[in-house]
Amino acid sequence: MTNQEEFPVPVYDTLEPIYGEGSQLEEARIRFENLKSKFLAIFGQPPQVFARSPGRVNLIGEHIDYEGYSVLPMAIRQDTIVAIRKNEDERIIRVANVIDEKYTTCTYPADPDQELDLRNHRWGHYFICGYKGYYDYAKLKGVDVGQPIGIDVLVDGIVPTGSGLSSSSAFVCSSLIAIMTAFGAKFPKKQIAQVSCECERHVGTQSGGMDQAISIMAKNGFAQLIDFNPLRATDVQLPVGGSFVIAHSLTDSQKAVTAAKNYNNRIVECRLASIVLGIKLGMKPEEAISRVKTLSDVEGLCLSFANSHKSSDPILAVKELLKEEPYTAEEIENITEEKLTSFFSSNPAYLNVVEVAEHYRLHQRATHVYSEAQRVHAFQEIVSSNLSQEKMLMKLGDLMNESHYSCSVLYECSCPELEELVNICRGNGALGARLTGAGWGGCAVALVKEGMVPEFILNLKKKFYQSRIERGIITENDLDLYIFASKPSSGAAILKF
Ligand code: NG1
Ligand code: MG
Repeated sequence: MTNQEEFPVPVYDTLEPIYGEGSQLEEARIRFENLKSKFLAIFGQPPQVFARSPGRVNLIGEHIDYEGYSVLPMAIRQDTIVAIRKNEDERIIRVANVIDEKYTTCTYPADPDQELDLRNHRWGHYFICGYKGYYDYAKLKGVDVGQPIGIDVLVDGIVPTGSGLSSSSAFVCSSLIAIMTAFGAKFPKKQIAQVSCECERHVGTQSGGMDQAISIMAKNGFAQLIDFNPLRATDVQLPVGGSFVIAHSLTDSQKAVTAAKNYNNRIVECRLASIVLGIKLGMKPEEAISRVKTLSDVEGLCLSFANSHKSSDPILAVKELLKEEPYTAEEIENITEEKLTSFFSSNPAYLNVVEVAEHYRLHQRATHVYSEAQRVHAFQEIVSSNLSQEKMLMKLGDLMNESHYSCSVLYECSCPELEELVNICRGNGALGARLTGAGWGGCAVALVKEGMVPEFILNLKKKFYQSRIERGIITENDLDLYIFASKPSSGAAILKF
């Protein structure tokens, strides 16, 4: 195992190191040629540089990155390529897309301090996240950036959007790297992953850091165990004989739009659960409010509680100290001795959550987080054990099923279409299947024996997708975009040619 977070993003002058050979390389050639000629046609000059960053599928460890726990994703081959050129003549940022009917060109002022209009969510916002991230970081490092200048940008993204495969981070990461490169800056991967995580928050979701970390630090042939604080990526060799199949539920998970009810709501619930646990375990309310940010911050206290009850499981503390019924805001405020609106006052995204939340399910959310964190470690232990291939795959499948149950029942981030899809996967030979990414729509990932993959995909087409084709939700021709087997692919790269 090696860790490579201190290295810079690799620079290539050919496509082979990233796209390998055969049809994948051919497809990439066509995309880059198209990007070059379209860029010239739109902006009158060729791009200076390209940056690409992939989407990812999370194998296990859902909704725990923002609580400080390790996760285990792998990069997929689908990526976003950003072609870029500095434009010294105008102080405007133009973000165009190769699919120009769907993604019309967005323009923004060349002003790193601009605030994004979140009520009017536009696809180009993600580029501005990277743009703001570059300036924030340069400022932090004392780099002289001079007067802001214009930038011309053309984007080609093939990570399915709203699917839990992190098209958003693929776009933010490739934007940040493209901008950095155009401005002659070079940061280590670890820093780029950190900056891109922080800057994606400009779009309104309080993202945890997994997606950007894997998109930047992935390595061909390996999944990665991503640890936070400090950020670290460790290669994980997946067992031979198994294949991960990704299948779309055909329900979009519009995370940026539904944040207050879904994604950010869960972050707030976890924060409240950790504060209440901290207080119940002996911290003073104001100390808990100011010091406890995540469930991992109070794990030590939970563990000593468990130990004193002859257990080594932090979940025991949750069981004993948090009630199963949902908490009202008043009930929590009685424990914390402070208004929720007051201790979230500096974070508008959290205030939006408090405004719409009816109650808070602290017991369930904390149980999910602590148990999911344990499953990530169990997963890693199993892949590095000497179990037989058969046993190993079965155990990994079981963990994936348990993870899905926890996401669905305790974290409530599934949806009827994902439930149907996961059940069909299991009924058709998957050793395990679970939702992946934030949930509330998007994709499922299934572990399937290598030899069974074609038959498995065929069965899913019959049992899940056929009726949707008949209802006109998708077309037969597009099926390969919605269900495919995936191998661990390589991370972000800069291309100069
Ligand atoms: P998706 O919705 O798949 O991009 C989000 C977060 C992750 C992580 C997962 C849930 C962002 C950019 N990504 O992923 O950090 O928290 O949900 O495990 O917000
Ligand atoms: Mg996303």
